[in-house]
Amino acid sequence: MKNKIVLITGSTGGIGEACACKFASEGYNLILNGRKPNLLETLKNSLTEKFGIGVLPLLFDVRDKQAAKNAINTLPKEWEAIEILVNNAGLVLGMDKEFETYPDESDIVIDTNIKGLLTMTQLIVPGMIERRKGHIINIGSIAGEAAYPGGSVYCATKSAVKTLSDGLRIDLVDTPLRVTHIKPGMVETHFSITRFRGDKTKAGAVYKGLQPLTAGDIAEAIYFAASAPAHVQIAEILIMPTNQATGTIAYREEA
Ligand code: 8X3
Repeated sequence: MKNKIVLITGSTGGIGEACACKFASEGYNLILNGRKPNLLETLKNSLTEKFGIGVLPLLFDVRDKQAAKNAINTLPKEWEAIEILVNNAGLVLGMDKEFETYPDESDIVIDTNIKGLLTMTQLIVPGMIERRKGHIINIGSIAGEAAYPGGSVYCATKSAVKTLSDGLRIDLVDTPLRVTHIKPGMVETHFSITRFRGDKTKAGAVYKGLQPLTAGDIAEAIYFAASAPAHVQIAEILIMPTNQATGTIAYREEA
């Protein structure tokens, strides 16, 4: 295939979708992973029509190891040479104290944010090493820097994303492959609506009185890292709204 190939997990919304649009606008062919067939199809149609690039939708949940394995191991030949893996699929459910979290919800968050990311890395990195070309971009969070109230499990998963990124960078130090860890602060997407189990009022309050980042802001940072010259490895980017200082400190204007 003429153009470079990027695989994005969790590509049908938020940062994943913004990334798909950014890479498509730069002429990349896209392998788009997601769990919602209709959204994948709509995204595929709009990006192929707008940018004339190739799009291969891959329908599976990153928590499902076997499905991920089947999808990656049966890629059409022309889609095998993935150059960039954006490990974006991730979520948070609830703002409960660690000892009060619903075990089913914690499992979903841990299985997606940590195990799903690791599954994709394990499936795709060996091919990158063989081809001596590749860039793994893991979407972490400012939440991985320090725990905050009601964020214990989520913060732990994002802390794990930092460690997995650092570990992978160490393991690939003798190769041309690069590893980037992106740590967004407050970004207004469906993220908080999911966190508050569909309560849009509670979700909206998270961004009240300040201008949050957009998914597009994060996609720009990701593309910056991806488009750096081959000898430049952007290891980490911590990116926040101007009025956010840490995971727990933000300035909000009174209404
Ligand atoms: C999202 C950032 O601060 O809502 O990862 O946890 S935060």
